Amino acid sequence: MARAAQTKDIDSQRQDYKDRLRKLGISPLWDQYRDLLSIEPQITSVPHIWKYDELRGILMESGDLISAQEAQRRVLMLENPAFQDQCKATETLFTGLQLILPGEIAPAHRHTPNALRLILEGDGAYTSVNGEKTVMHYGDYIITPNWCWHDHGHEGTEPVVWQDILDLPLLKSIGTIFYESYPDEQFPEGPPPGDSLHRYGSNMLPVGLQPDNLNSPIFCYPYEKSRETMEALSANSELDPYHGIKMEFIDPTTGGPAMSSISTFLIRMPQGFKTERYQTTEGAIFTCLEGKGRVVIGSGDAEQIIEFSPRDIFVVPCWYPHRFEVDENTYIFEGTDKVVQSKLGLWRERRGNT
Ligand code: 1HN
Repeated sequence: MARAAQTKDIDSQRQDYKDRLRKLGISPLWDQYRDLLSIEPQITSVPHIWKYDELRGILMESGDLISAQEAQRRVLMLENPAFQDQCKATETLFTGLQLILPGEIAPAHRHTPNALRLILEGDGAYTSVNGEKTVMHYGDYIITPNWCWHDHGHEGTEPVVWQDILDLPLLKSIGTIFYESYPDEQFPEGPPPGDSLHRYGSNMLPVGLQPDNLNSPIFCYPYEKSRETMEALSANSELDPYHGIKMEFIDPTTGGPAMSSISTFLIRMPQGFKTERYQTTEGAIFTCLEGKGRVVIGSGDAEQIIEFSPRDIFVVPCWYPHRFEVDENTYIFEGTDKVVQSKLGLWRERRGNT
């Protein structure tokens, strides 16, 4: 009896104490301690897939409702179900699908978030980065680095769709977003198309080059070239049991990741290949470019099987165990926040169950 009274007493004293703390804008760590320091990452985002076939029709509808000029960027945001209305696919990355129609211009602007485009449908559109045009083809990976002027246009005949990935949520969380519109619709024409790839992407660098940016000076990594490389390597490579053949896009001036805040990779898995269970702290957005298969995510009762085919986009959040199985020779593009985690000494992986 006495003990019960004492317990009640301490409970009400604690409650009273917390109420008084709250009025001062303070709270006790001991209530949050276990949640703050989980033994392993407890992540909010969830695994998810956006099937291109389900999105395409509704994306095309947007073309009748708003012009690229009016929208600035006609983008449907692919939001993680755990982050409704938060413009986030993972904790740190934004992704969306952008549509541009023949004759349209998405006006020039620049911003501090880094952006990349992965071309998913159509030909003949272009992105101009600081005045250098890159004509888009399926699977091309195009960079618009932090604070570079960029506009998009379309001189072809069919709708063009690409996937945008930006580090927007990361920058929002640290408060470093700046934006500026260019006074004209298009940035003045600069170097000819392909200039940056010739200048920096041909196993030679201009003597005396002083990089002025933490991102690769190459604006476009053409799929044709990356695919050809991986196809050649596949005839003569051991497969990594966790990745198949996985290559990282790099900045030739540093040998490091092509972008300062988004790691980018191309993965090739041969028909019938099954990867071993893998975990990594990077939050990943995968886009199937060719082939088909499935990714098995989670374990035990929480295991989910996500079937993917070309142009499907799916998220594997931080520290979710996952493994791939592919039915055909399969190419997958991947964008993650590994580079940010690595710079902070935080990136980890777990291969298998050890
Ligand atoms: C942006 O500027 C582009 O330049 C695409 O094409 C997507 C998503 C959020 C904020 C800015 C682009 C974007 C974006």
